[in-house]
Amino acid sequence: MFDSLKPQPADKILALMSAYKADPRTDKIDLGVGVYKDASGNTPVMRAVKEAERRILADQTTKAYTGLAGDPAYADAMIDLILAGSVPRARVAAVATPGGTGAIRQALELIKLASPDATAWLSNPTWPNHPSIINYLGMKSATYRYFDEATRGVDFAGLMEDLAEVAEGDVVLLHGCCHNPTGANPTPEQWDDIVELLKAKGAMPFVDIAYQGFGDGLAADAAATRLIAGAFDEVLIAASCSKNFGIYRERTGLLMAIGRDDEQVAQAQATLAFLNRQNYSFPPDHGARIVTTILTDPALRADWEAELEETRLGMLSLRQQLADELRQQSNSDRFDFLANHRGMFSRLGTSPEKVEVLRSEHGIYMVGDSRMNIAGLNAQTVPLLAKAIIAAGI
Ligand code: PLP
Ligand code: TYF
Repeated sequence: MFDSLKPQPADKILALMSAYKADPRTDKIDLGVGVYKDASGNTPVMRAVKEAERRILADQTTKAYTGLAGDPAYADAMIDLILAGSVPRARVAAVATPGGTGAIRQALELIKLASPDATAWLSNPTWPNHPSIINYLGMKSATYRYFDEATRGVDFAGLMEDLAEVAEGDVVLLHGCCHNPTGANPTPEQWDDIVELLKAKGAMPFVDIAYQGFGDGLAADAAATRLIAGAFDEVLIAASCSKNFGIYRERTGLLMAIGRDDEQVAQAQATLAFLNRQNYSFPPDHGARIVTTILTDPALRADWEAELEETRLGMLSLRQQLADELRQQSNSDRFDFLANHRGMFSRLGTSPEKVEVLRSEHGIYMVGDSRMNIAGLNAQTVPLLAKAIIAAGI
């Protein structure tokens, strides 16, 4: 049986992680996988997470199964964090999932069950797991233009032109904030236009929100998701707690399905619970319990928000420092886009060959499409990266 297994394509981001580990150079710089790192290169456990875990350890009286949808208190707290009343709670069906990836997978399975012929539209580029899971499930997909190679901003005219081709009942996958891999995001006015177009086309938005609090702040980063939630009869939202709570390995996510009326919401809720059961029965609970503990305790929540804000401002300041340094070293403003991007990533916009030169000659690791994890930098390495970028002729 196993002899017939074929090699599967590797995840380029995870392969880069291994290559970095194996590199013996001591001055190497890791701008690869999307994990937040502080100035010393550590991925810390957040203070509020530590305290929540301490309380759970002290107070938890059972580890019996939760429910197929996970703990309802977790769904309530997350729906409030992300949607903040932009749509009545009664219109939201939700299940806990193993990470944001689990939510994406369940959302796609739900789409496949409900509408097997629907096309899922993906930004070009997008997070590689989006097309990978869609292809694995044998679903139809198409891409819409997203990144302007010249300005390194959103190719808004291209995006609108491509989304004008969306058919009624198609699904359009949108990054709620902090686009991965480019770092380029639509303006609030552009979001209004996207919503208007998709409504006119009768398409269903599917929002992937994995970096709330990493861009312009918790509320600003959820603004597009809230706008969409309030504007359509049906919406899917896949949320991840991996980054903003720093609980990557706890596998903590939530899938929301917003429906038109009670009947639709009840059917969506039952289907989501069914899908959890088919795949893994009960979703993991530890990460969800940490998140619920933090979000429902005012002092813990304030401390989490404060630490998240420090994290966000640290990344913004690294962006500004890098843009300033490159302005000086290149004697031009052609890298100013780095300060305008938001979230953990920026796409530098150079060839795989030049990315390879950065790796082989300077020990700087970024994804082959020239995506850099800004959090992999610190005040000392920013000038080194700028120097290498100029030396490589980028
Ligand atoms: N969506 C995007 C765009 C991401 O970058 C990530 C990355 O981690 C996820 C979803 C889901 O992450 P996880 O499954 O670790 O929660
Ligand atoms: O894009 C990233 O780097 C993060 C982490 O299969 C990640 O989203 C990368 C690849 C993967 C799962 C998570």
